[in-house]
Amino acid sequence: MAITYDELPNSAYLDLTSYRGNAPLPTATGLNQSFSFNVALVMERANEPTALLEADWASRQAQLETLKSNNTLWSTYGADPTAYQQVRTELTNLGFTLFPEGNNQQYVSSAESRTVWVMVDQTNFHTLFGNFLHKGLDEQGNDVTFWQDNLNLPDTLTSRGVKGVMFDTGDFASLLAAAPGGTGVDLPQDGQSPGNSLPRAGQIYPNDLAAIYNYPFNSETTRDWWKAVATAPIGLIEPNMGTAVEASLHKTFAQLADEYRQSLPDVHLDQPGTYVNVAPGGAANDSSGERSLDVSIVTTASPTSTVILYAGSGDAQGARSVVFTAYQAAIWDETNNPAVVSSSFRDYPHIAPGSPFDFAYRELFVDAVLRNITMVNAVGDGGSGDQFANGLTNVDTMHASPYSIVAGGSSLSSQQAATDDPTLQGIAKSATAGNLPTIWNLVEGGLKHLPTADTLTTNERLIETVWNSYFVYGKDIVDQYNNGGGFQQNFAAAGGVDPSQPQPSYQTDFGLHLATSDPSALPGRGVPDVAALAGGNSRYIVTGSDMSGTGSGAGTSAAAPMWSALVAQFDAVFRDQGLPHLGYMNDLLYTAAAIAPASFNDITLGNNTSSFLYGGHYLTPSASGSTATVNVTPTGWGYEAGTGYDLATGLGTPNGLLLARALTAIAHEQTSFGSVDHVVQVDAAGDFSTAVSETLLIQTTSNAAATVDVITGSDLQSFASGPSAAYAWTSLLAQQSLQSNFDPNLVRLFDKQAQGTLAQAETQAGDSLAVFVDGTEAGAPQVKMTTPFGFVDFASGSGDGGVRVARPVAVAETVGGADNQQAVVRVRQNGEDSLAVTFYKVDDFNGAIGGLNPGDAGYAAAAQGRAYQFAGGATSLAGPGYGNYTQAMLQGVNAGDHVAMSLVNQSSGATFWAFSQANEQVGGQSVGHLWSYGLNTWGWEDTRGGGDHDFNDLIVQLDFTSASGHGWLV
Ligand SMILES: [Ca+2]
Ligand SMILES: [Ca+2]
Ligand SMILES: [Ca+2]
Repeated sequence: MAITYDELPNSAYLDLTSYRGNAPLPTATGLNQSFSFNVALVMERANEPTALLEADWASRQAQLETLKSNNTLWSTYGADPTAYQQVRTELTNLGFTLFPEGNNQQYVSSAESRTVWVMVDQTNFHTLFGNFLHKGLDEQGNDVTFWQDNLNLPDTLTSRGVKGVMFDTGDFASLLAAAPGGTGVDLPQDGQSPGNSLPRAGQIYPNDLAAIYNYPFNSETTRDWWKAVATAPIGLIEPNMGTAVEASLHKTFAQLADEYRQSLPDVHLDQPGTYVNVAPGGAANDSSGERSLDVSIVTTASPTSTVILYAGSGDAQGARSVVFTAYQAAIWDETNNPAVVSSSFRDYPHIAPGSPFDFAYRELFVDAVLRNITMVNAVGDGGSGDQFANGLTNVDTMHASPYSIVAGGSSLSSQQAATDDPTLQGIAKSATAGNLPTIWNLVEGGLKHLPTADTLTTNERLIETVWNSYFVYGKDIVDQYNNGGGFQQNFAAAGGVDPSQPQPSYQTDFGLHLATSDPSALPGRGVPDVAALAGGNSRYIVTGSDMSGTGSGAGTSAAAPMWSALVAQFDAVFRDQGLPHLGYMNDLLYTAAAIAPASFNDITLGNNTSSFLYGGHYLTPSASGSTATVNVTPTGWGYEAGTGYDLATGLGTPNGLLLARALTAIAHEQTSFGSVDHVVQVDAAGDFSTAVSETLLIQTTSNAAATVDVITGSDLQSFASGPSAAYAWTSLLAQQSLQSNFDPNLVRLFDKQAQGTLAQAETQAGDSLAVFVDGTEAGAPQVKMTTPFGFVDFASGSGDGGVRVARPVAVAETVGGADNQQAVVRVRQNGEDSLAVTFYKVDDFNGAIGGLNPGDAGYAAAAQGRAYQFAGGATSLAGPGYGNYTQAMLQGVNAGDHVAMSLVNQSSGATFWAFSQANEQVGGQSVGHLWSYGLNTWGWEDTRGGGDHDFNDLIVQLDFTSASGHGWLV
């Protein structure tokens, strides 16, 4: 029977194994006439879910819910069921043995998963692929099995939609060449990045780290909840292992995991955990440090989550448990239904774009979106070069899906650790000595308490830096103890740009323009998205590799389960507030960072540089060696941590509670308040306008004196602004200060720092809006993310000046659009006078009350008549005193209420309004007293005439959602 083949584009051997590699195919020394493995053929979808994937989170959830309730989700987005059966029949007719259909088999094979698994060997590889496997030697002299040219498939398969291929085999490895005369850089001696040079790393239990990261159920203020609140099931990718343990231990996996839980000091985690094994193909391995990290972390950070371990295809019938098979088992597990799936394993890390292998992996993560699963991946531990000696920066393409949260790695140092780390000593000393710039940077990184000589032993987190445990001694690139390590081992956080795919919309909407730092400067998907402790100055206390006893673990393989445990807690909060599972939520994370920057501890110090070529006069250990024996040439391309998002640590490490509040607020806004006009609209041409008549705060922030022009409709306002003071309050600091355990000493340390000029504009519906800084029109890179939440930041091209346009009025976006709700009011005082704040309902974004406008006679009385009551009946909330914090519950808030506020300075007797026309005048100009600090957060200036202009005398936040359900986030 003659078979007609279609060539598969971009399906060369190097497309599977060595994207951006620098080695040629080996010379064939003969056919490989003895092999056997299993192959996935992956079909296209009946329809493309493009619209669903590009919609916002709430719309995705609504579309999924509709498709599920109509029972049409998989007939729409799986393979065409008829074509799927035809593919199976064709393969059978060609003589192939197929694995049985079903989602709970050794291999997942179904129309929904679009996958058929077949066995191939030397007798029929050519029948399937129209090609042969050859034997040869790579440039390092290793045996290689490979094919030449592209693969093909019978046209009877391609015509029915087979497009993807994945091999369950370990036979195919990356190829790299030595580069004679490669351009090298000289590396500094000792630690390659600050913050990883503590002579002996600290040790931390995962639950204690969860408390440091302020997880909603583990935080300092909520420590009882982590053992009680039911959190979502977590799937762990554990290829060829599942729950297998050594028989000689005479204990079950559950007994061993529970012994570890019980070994946690002081917390009495005595209740047993729930562990589920999914290993229909068996499992040959019973020991792995990766599994120890995964299990130990999730079962103690979120101990009520069921832990499901996926062994993938196992080892029966020629299976090799490539990670792909375990992913499929997890994504299609309709019995245990994990809400989160965490993976730290990798296979085929360098797949080329446009290849059938890329199709298989890319669509696998889309399947996870459709199954409403949050995917979390470790970014990898090979630094910027990703252990791939092509001289460039690399990331694992299969771990860089835009539909997965990619977790990078930090090194965490306490004040004591920083004091003992020669690379952090200067920072520790400056901080203890009260050096303002140092402390300011530490607070941006999430510091909550003023470091002093007295706080040296509190073990509190002082600083996090990029995890990078590469050390150089002479010409050896090794670990700190010159015992292994180096560029080919797991010793530094990966991270960078994956040019095999476009930059995702959430990174674009966050204002990023990412490109590789190597000379190719290619744009693409930036990773990681986020970070958590991976190693360096702190390591995790986890079980031993065989699940018995305790040992020490590290790697971004720990950051991924830390984030998975956090997502499992978020999921519990979402369910408690009547929201669906989070599922694919990357866009929510970036939006949270844009509107509530205190949701993340920003890491600004360190690098992950490790790009290299083979050959040259440096030496580094082999992948498993303990001495430096492999010649390499460092090429010096990598990524530095910096302010905000960076390609070494993403958005940063979590402040779990603040992030949970932001995520739920975003979810409710998208779910229930789509009809509320955003503060600023932007059209396809990038022009701005206002949809409604509204009063806007115009806030200038700049390093130097600036001239600002604001055009609204036919009005032009021009004003000069002096430079902002060095420590003028930011949204980040204002929101951080609204934590009850944030140190009043830190609050007062940064008092009396003047903001730039505050102006006010009043717009009509449909008015155009344009902002110029020093004559240059300013863009608004994050407008899409922030405008639903009442503010937009305009930035000039030069980057040293910006203007925030913000509403002084909150919209009560309550849970489910419900009326008569409670709102949490959080207050931090950084003024010395006696203050009180009142909230009242207004009719519109201009503050009108029944026809009275701010500044009209009788407005104050009308406002008092519209005042909300606090629990207890009062209509004003007294400030807690200089530096201090308080919170209270506002009653009777209805969905969509426009909430305004006023401030009384009881020391001076003055009352101030959010609308400047109602305030005093200086030089004929009304004085503004309110400054926006992001998501429903504002700061008051409490002094007539503008005082010191620091707008932090009373920081006030309204939270319309956290009191719902059990109120866990209050
Ligand atoms: Ca950063
Ligand atoms: Ca002030
Ligand atoms: Ca102040």
